[in-house]
Amino acid sequence: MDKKKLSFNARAIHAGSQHCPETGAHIAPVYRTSTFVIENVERAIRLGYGEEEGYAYGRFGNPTVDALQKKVAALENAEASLAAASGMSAITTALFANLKKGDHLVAGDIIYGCTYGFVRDILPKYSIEVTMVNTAETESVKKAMKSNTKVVYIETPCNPVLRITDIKAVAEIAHTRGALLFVDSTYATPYLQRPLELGADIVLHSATKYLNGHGDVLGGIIAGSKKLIDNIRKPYMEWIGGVISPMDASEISKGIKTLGARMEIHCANARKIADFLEEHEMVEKVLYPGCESHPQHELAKIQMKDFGGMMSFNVKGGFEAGKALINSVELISLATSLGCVDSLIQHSPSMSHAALSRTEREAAGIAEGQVRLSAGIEEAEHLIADLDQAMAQVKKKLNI
Ligand code: LCS
Repeated sequence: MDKKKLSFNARAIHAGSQHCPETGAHIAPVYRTSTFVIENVERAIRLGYGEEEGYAYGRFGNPTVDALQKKVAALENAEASLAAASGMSAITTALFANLKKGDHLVAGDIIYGCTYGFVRDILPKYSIEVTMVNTAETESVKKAMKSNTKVVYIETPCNPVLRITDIKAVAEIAHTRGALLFVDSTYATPYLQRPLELGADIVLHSATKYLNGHGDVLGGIIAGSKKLIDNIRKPYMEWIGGVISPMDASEISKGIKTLGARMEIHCANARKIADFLEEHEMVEKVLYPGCESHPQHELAKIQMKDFGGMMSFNVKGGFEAGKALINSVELISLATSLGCVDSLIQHSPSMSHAALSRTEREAAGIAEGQVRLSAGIEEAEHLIADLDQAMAQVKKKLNI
């Protein structure tokens, strides 16, 4: 049987997952070890000098971590992948490995707050030039390219306003100028979007989100060609050291087995909630790629299998109304992060995007009263009822 030809759920369950060959344990044990005993010094020398593949030390490789890497590579249609301690560890290590003093980075001007802070404040300290543009306008990306541009970095759909960037078009622009395209595909997951198939060179994930799905670990993923991944692993990941623990890798591998099933429900729930919000008298604007009102709805339809579980919306009454709504929900939890089985709500300006100045947030369309919802997999009617009762409380409180 050609396992590469298996469909998504079969790959999510089987790729990288092995029964234990020694004991027959259905689920392979987690290799909780920091180091590996080597038979003799001759082999230690071969491993040390890279003349032989094998495990020598936890920061250089671990079988449980390898299993996760194989699983994600199979889902992203990548030759290889590399797991990291968090999404930020994946992003920063991948960027440091591909940029050096004097290089130029073109990045989206609406991306996760900590990534925004990293490219705005940290990369320039290493004499790496950065231009941040609206990557949904491919002409702006073209104009931003310079002779020293080495990487174009996009997030699609982007956090928190769900803007969509045309991966294929931006990949072409990057490649024409000899640059690489990095895509943070956290919001979409490989179930809804596979950037490498559309021409991207590196795909990144905060595995903390949908891949794990249960809100109990942090993790990150970098996937791409073997050459690019090997270059990031050795020496950057090994020397910078932001590796994932085997326990966390095992949790993420377990979560991925149900990714397809969960995403179906996340997407169906988000669509129902977005429809409800669009019709609600207290809502000014809904940002969800599945809505026809979304400016890149048609592109999302082409680029993604479905529209995901994330949305942002502006409540009538601005900041006070947004705050009151978040304080009034009962089933939905006030928490940053996203992609968990349970629904989470947050105030984007002060939580996920606190690293941006007010001016930067205004330019990005992150309104002071904007609310972001990560639709979980509870029955949609409960989530809608919770939002409805919260809206009624806001209306009463603000006398709207
Ligand atoms: N990329 C995206 C699109 C994200 O949303 C996040 C985290 C990261 C990367 C970083 O991943 P981490 O290091 O947290 O695993 N997003 C968060 C958010 O919106 N609220 O809290 C974290």
